[in-house]
Amino acid sequence: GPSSSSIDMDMLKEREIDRNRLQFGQLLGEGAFGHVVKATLQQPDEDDVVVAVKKLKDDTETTTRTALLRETCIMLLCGHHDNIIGLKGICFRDGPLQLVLEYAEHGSLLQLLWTLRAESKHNMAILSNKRHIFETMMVEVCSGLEHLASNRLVHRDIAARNILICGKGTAKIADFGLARDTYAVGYHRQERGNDLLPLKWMAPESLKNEAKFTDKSDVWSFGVLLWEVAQLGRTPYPGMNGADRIYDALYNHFRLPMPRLCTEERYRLMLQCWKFNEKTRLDATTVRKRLEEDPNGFF
Ligand code: ACK
Repeated sequence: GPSSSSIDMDMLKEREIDRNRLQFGQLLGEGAFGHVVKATLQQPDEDDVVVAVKKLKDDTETTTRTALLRETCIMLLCGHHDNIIGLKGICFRDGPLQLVLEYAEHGSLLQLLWTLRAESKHNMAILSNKRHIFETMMVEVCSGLEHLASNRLVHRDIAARNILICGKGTAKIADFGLARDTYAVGYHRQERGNDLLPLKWMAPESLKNEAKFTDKSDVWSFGVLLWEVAQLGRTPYPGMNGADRIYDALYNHFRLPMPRLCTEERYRLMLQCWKFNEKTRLDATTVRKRLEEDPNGFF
């Protein structure tokens, strides 16, 4: 499968973008290992297009660079899907590695949830008007997960912060691949510390063995994402820290409590994403169908 493939320089060269075609604008945000800048990409035979460019902070570490190149190949092999942020190309010659990504006008789902929480504080009616938008977004994320699973790819960091919303309101899975390998590279783990692993979104088998991520561990994280939506972007398990502590709680049948702003049926769906044994956990296709059958589960 694609995840076992190595760096295909020919494929990368086919998708190479000359960095002189980029005109940089505002900083969109900073992550632990790089930053994202808004830019305009000049195209030879088409109109200029707005893009988001991800630059590595420290490009000198060859293991990081290699990991990124390999993941770029995986992203390219994964192919286009409407619910996954597209990779337009990559700048790798004559300077730092830069990924040229599809631009998401409305930013992250997490930001959107925070805004909604503030707006609904004094007017709960806002929520019922937005219900269908969020139901649709969750179905879209599930479609993206199905596409990844059918390509035998694992995201490893499904969470509201990594879902981006495009101009038309479509939800797209972002940071695919990047997260995956930065966590796998020891250098980053040391620098970032364990706290920066997405522990509260991780399935028990991933908490126990950091190498164990599957399509089913992505479904676990998707369950936590459903919870984030129903909780308007609150952080899961407040006050609970450390992989061992969270693992022990899950092992002892503790789960995130039922949010006030969702139906019991929607909470049951979350619980089926959080089956301890991954074999009995739902797959993305089943989760998507359940969401489609129950379009009033939130708020
Ligand atoms: O929540 P945000 O506004 O959305 O802040 C983060 C920040 O960069 C660090 O990741 C934003 N970001 C990442 N990728 C993109 C993209 N393709 N289009 C628009 N914003 C992006 C993200």
